Amino acid sequence: TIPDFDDLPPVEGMPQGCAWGLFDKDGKKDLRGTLNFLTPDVVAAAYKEARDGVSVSLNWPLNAVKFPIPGRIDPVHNVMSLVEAGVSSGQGWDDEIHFNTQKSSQWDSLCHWQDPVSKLAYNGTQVTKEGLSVSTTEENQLPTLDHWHSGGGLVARCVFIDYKAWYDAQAAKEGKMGEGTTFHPFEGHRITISEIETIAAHQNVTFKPGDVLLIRTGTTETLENPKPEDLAKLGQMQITGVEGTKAMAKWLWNKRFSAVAGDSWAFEALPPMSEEGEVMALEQLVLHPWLLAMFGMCIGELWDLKRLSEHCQKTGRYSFLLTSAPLHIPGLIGSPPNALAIF
Ligand code: UVW
Repeated sequence: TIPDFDDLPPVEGMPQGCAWGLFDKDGKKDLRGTLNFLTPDVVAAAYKEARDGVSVSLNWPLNAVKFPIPGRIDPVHNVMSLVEAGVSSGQGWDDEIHFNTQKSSQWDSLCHWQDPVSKLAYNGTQVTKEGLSVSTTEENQLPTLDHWHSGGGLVARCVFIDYKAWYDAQAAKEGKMGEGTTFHPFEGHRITISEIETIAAHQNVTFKPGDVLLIRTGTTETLENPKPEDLAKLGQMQITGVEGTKAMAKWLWNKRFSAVAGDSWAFEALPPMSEEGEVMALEQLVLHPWLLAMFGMCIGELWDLKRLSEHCQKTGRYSFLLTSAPLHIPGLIGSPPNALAIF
């Protein structure tokens, strides 16, 4: 059985709640973190969610963000005629892509963000460029996304928390927002545990160990065709996400989520805040180190959830089978999720 946050065995030099060593087996360091919650029994139970014969893609186009993000290049997609390339005298095409894995829908691997004190990643690993520059997954000792493939990718039950739809419905009922206005994801809402639990109850869905938690704020749909005022708001860095607190980290661990994801910029609200409520620098993220480094729980960001929301509102079903297979590149830090919601 998996201990709760407060009962996790102490790890020398690390705060309570560090899950390093928990999934190590046969003297080998674990590289897959909370994907270990997805035992064959848990996955077999998740298959039962797929019964309506409908699937919804959760992947935003690679080039969906049309404005610059510092340090994150726009994707380059080169289409090549095989005839021009001198490969074929007949008809045929290839393409090449070059992109930053953090600019559209993505998984953050357990190497994306380290614990700020020890500077170590999940399971006490030291991330170095040399360590990541491997040519095979077998020689890769770092907890990156390519290790998902030996376990068959991610296949799990997923619970969808449609924060935007819930907020809009509440606001309309209470007359909180002007007519025609809806929830704006760049006005700094910090989603609380109590709100997540309230929305789950409102949507008539419960959490089970091994679930993926998926939260919609309306971010990707706002960024698809942003108005100047949306971009101005984005520039103010008041970005909705779940509250970045130790209490939230503890709740996410105690629910035994195998991963968390959403349509928001960083999953956690930005800017980060201290426990005392003081605004902190962007690099002082709170949930990134707790989830990625301490727990081994991957974070999905900028997933495209509008069609999913429409389907769930139409059917009243907020749980489904989720499949996701990252790119299979040795030492991969981030990846498009290639995620499908299957009903
Ligand atoms: C931020 O940009 C803050 O998060 P990430 O690096 O996970 O995209």
